Amino acid sequence: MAYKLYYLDLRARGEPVRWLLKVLVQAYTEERISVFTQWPQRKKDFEFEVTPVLEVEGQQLHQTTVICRYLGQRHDLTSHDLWTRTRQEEVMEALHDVSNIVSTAFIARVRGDDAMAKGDAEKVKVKLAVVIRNIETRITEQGWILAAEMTWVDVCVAAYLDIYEEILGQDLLTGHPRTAALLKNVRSLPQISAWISERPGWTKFEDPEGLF
Ligand SMILES: N[C@@H](CCC(=O)N[C@@H](CS)C(=O)NCC(=O)O)C(=O)O
Repeated sequence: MAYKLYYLDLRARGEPVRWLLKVLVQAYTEERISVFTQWPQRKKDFEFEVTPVLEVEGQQLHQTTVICRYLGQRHDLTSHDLWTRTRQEEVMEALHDVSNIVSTAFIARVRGDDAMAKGDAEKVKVKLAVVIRNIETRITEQGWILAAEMTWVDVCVAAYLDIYEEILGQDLLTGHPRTAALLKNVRSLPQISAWISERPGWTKFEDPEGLF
């Protein structure tokens, strides 16, 4: 049974789902919906009127963390202790708080509100530093977030860090060696390094040039 992913023509919240499907070696197709030209007509096709959506056996599954948790648990790339799993997911949601500000920055830029866009971009840097500090303290000696082996949370966190390193620069993880090593290890997985070399570049909406 192949999955179908629906997402905008962005990296953003699509990238953790894509990375996870690839690491899990799951067959999937993706429909990339142009945020500028197609999304207004397609919005109503989705039950919660947002993406990402993963179609599973004909049903729509929404919410990035819910989708990733489902995939991780279904294909057994998960910790089995409830408290550990819960604390790992805390990191995911902290990253989503930052993503929300990134999207308001991009939307402000589209609207021509440069002051708001720049203000949000500064907030992203401050909030992300706090999240990265917490990720660093949760990475075990084996190199994974609160686990001895890689889980779906590591894959998704790496997908977001990959985006942030491109947006904010190579110094992002300086002083956080465990986090840098986690990102390097996930990027080095064959499916992920292949995806990084073949994936589309930034579309105009999320091109960080000049904003951060
Ligand atoms: N909490 C949701 C947020 C979903 C969301 O806001 N998705 C954005 C793209 S990242 C979207 O579809 N925006 C279009 C719209 O709201 O019309 C998740 O994590 O999936």
